[in-house]
Amino acid sequence: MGSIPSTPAGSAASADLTTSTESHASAMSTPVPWWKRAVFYQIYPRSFADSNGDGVGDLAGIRAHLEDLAWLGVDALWLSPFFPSPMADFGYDVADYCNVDPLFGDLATFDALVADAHDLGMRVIIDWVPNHTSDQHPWFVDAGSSRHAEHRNWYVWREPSADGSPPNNWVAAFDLTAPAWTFHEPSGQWYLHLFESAQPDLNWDEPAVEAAMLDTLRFWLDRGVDGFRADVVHGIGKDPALPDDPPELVGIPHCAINDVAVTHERLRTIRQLLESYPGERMMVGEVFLMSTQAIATYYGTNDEVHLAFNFPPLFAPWRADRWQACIQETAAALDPRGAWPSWVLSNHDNPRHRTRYDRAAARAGEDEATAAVRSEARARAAAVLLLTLRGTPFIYQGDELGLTDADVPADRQVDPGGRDGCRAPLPWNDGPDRGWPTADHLRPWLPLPPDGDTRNRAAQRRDPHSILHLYRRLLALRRTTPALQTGQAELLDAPDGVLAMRRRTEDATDAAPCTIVVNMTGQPVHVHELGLVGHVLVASDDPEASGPFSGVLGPDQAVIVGG
Ligand code: ISL
Repeated sequence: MGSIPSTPAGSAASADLTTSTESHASAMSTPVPWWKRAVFYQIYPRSFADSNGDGVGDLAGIRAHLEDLAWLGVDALWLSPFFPSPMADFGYDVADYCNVDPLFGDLATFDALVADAHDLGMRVIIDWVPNHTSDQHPWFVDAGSSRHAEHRNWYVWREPSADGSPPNNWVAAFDLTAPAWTFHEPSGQWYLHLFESAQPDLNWDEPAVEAAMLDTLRFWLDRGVDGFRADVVHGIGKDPALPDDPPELVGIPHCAINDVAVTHERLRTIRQLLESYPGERMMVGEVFLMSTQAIATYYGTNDEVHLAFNFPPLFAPWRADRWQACIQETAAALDPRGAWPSWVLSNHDNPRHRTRYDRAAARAGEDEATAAVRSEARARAAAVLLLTLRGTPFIYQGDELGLTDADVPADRQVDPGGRDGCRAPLPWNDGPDRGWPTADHLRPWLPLPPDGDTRNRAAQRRDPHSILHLYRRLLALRRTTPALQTGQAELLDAPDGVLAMRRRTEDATDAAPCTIVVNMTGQPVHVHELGLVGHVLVASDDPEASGPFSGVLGPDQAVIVGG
């Protein structure tokens, strides 16, 4: 694998690069930015790998495993927060945007990690948390010191309502009975926090806030990061009147509702800053809104975020009709803007997709034996789906091992949002501690995921039938197949319960169009009517599958057919 090229990657690709309607000629002359062709891998540093036995993952642990990630074949890493933080929200409460928390290492280790990743041909993006800081950030400490403090207006303060209640009816995330406001006794005003009270919202209407936050981007851009995942980025604009949420939305956290025009202006400024740097620096926005149409607006006209996470598919059940709808809605919302989709099935905020699909099967009354077989098959077929959709996929660490959420007993739960299960440490080997050795009085910060005998990296690396090897085969195929990286996608009519899509470039000489068929039912299905005559390139259940496609899909089987 080569190192990161200094010129834009992919300039020779032959696909329709940005929209379904772009002409062949312009596609040929437009270089494809790296982030459209890349597969991202999300690292949650606390749970990736621990280099010093304190039970918490760290940057040196990540650095030690970069070759494993290069072996897997991912193109870019997204690191969740590693900044100094009191950890009220495990790093999403930042106390210093321009440093590394000693728990995770130091700036020198970060620089070495980025350099090593680049040498291995992988880009690195980091989390940027612009909506709120920690209440321990010096800006907020100063802001709370007096109504006249220099940083007072960097946060959102309001007088109590006449009856002493919070200034509006906004609800915070995590505890939907809690207001998004905390009364600050010493200064007699409420401050806004869309998340925990330890995470006061910044006031982006204050020009000094915007300037300071742009400086934090510059700090990391100067250190060579390839971009950012911007946390709750739709929150950086608020209606200055702070109007009540409408009654029909009460009970939904305001962070899932906030959608205000001024944010787009701010994103355009941020985009210009990114573009002032060489090397195609990018931003993927976490726009936590439940409508793909609304999320699409944050791409602007190719002048706001480069990518935005699309959450409706993350919450979609394992059903072909629902996935067809997600794919159609995504194309309808994004294509007219020339916006490039992103796809994500799991992250550090939600039960893993395997766990979600398992839970749905249990609710549907599936017996235990059937459920166990289907669970593995679905996890594999989901990998095929994620890595063949038109757009940039994001793999969450551990999905490549087919992990399910850990069972976290009440006395070990630590997250205010109840999200510990999907954040369990990554099992690295067959040993009793799975690669998380700690001193006697310590243990990993969360319990390990279940089925560690088989769902650990070393065991799966040895086994060519493992889901880890399936991910690797898929990533290798994608990397060498322009149709899968940047080609068009067309949904095909398929039998009930089957998702079928054709991927091809617009280049008439493209020798490698592909058809992907995913059986989302627990029964075998004939798909002869699709008339697929090509060879099997990858089958989700069998590393040796090859030769002409039989026209029959096994239960929850996914197949990529050439042609
Ligand atoms: O976690 C969620 C549901 O369980 C989401 O509502 C989540 O709060 C939302 O996606 C915003 O998430 C991001 O910002 C939060 C942080 O806790 C999350 O980890 C982060 O991904 C506040 O910074």
